[in-house]
Amino acid sequence: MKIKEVTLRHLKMNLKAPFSTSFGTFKDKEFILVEAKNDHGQSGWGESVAFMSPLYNEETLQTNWHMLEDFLIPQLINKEISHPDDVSARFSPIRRNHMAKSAIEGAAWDLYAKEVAKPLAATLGGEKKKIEVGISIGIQKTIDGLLKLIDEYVTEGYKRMKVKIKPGWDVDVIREVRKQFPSIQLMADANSAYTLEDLPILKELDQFDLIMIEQPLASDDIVDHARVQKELATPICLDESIHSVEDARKAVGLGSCKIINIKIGRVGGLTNAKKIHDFCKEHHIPVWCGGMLESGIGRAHNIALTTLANFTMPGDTAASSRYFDQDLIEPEVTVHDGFITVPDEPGIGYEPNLDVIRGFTIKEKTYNN
Ligand code: OSB
Ligand code: MG
Repeated sequence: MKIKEVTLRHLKMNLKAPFSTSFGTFKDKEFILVEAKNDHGQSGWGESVAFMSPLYNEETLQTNWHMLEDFLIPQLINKEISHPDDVSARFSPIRRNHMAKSAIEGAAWDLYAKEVAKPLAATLGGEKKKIEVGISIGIQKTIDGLLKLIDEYVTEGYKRMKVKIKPGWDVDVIREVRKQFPSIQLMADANSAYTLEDLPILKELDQFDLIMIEQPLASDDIVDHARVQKELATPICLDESIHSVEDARKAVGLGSCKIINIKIGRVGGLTNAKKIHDFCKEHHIPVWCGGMLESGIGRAHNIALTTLANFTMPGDTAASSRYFDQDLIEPEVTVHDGFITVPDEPGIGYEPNLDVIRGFTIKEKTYNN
């Protein structure tokens, strides 16, 4: 495979409703799309999940554009690539910048799958024909508002509810949710808002039969999480802290978590995501696929990854219509009774709509040498 041309596009899409986490609120979604073309008129598509501000991790849309333009595209363009696994190997001397690497690596995976005329899911080794999904619910103004939302999502068929928490919006909130919905699969995501001093609060959450508590402590910690996990019956799931299979090995070895959230962007692409999946499978650590409010392109990559066998818990990949009035792909992603049917077309399996993409594009640049 040879990538002859890459186009970067900066898009801005309205979110139907603001999404709030412990670190901030998203009103709209700005991100980079990567289109990688070969000589046969085929395009592979990837999406950067870096946000505008470095609050989830240290990357931003601007740092990703810089990394792609000045380091990553020059590493790939016009070079012979025998398999997409070679892409992350080529990038390995460049430290971190995982979301930037993942954006173009994803385009290379899609292009490769299209060249061999296989769905991306099958190309990765995935076998599931449909995947089970849950939904992530941001911090709301009132508990009543949250309960109404959960009621809607339960009715829509979502199989697992994730509620964002932060200090001051935690135990009382989860208590009310559990009271109203005694038997739903329920979990909480703190996005690193707590410290070891908050252990009593985390212990209080133990009484609500949560399937997990996601990333309670610092985004760079795996040591203190092991101390918390020892004190809790509820499994801890790590998100922000896991960047590589080495991180997963250390976290599992230390007992810092019992479940891992795999986000393709956070770990530097599909090849690394698969490595973490394989390690966790071998060590009986269930994984699930996290979300970053992706457009249809990133969502399609998440769906393909989730077809791997050890994605045994519902992920955050909800329907397109939960985020956007109009998605970039055809058909858009739909959820029926909590399941997404995996497409069987080659590559990501959804067709990017160029007219719609152009409508959301605020900057575009093409690289071909
Ligand atoms: O921690 O999983 C997270 C959104 C933005 C940043 C971090 C996270 C999230 C979500 C939303 O939970 C997942 C989604 O619906 O895409
Ligand atoms: Mg999270």
